[in-house]
Amino acid sequence: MHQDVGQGCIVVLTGAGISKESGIDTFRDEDGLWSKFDLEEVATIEAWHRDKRKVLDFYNQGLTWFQGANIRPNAAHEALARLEREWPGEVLVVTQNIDLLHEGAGSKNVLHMHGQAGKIRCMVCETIIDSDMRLDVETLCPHCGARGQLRPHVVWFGEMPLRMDEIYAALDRCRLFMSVGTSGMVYPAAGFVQHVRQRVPRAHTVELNLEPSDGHSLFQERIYGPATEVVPAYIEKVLTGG
Ligand code: BJW
Repeated sequence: MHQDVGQGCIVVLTGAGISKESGIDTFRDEDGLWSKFDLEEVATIEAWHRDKRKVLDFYNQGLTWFQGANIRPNAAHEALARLEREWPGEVLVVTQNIDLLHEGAGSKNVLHMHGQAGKIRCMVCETIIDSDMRLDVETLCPHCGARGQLRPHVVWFGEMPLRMDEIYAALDRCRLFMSVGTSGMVYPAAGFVQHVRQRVPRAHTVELNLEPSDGHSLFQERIYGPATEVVPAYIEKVLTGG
């Protein structure tokens, strides 16, 4: 690190790359989800209005991707949980992932800006329900009774990501902004580094990824390699002031 972070707030943005070594596919890598599914058909609000059945089929399959017996937090998730336990200041993980591997590793301060597996939401009454049930176009909302309006609690293209006020407030007070395992192709998350560079000049910014992301040149420090290697090593440095 080139700058003294003191005991200040650390914000860690995570993406699909952090969960890759736990066995969950990323979106845009060669073998990623968008090489097998057309995102316009399954991950946009227009797709939902056009063909709910297709969207729900995709997410019903997705339930099994997250629940495989071998899907466990890896050393990168564990290192971030360690950071939260041992850092004297605030640590906030802002994840684009819907998996619960940060929580599984022990992180408590986690914001899921693109939603969360294990929750569904009614498009009519907006009630959010803890549920892993398979949804179909006939399923009734247990709260308002609407038919075929229950959907996974995720954020599709064209929808507003969640908890944005809290996220920008944390970015405005951070001293270290880390971006881990994200391609930097999806906004507004991809714009966080620019936000920090412009609004919080005293903050240090670092990218940890397998390869340079789209916005890599905006980061003051860049470290490339598998998350299970580079994240624990970087956290050790942060905690020991190295
Ligand atoms: C490893 C690794 C290992 C691999 N170790 N690393 C034109 C210009 C600019 C913006 C727009 C535009 N037209 C439309 C927009 C906005 C649009 C957008 O950004 N589109 C772009 C594609 C152009 N965004 C939206 O619509 C968002 N809403 C919005 O903008 O609202 C308005 C608003 C504006 C400003 C403020 C507030 C609001 C909504 C985006 C919703 C994204 N939804 C998804 C699906 C979620 C549900 C689900 O999971 O099923 O979210 S899409 C998908 O992409 C998912 C991810 O969270 C997201 C990001 O992907 P991520 O995590 O970066 O994964 P990958 O696969 O892209 O990258 C993985 C990386 O890991 C790679 O770099 C690998 O190298 C690396 N890696 N193995 C370390 N072992």
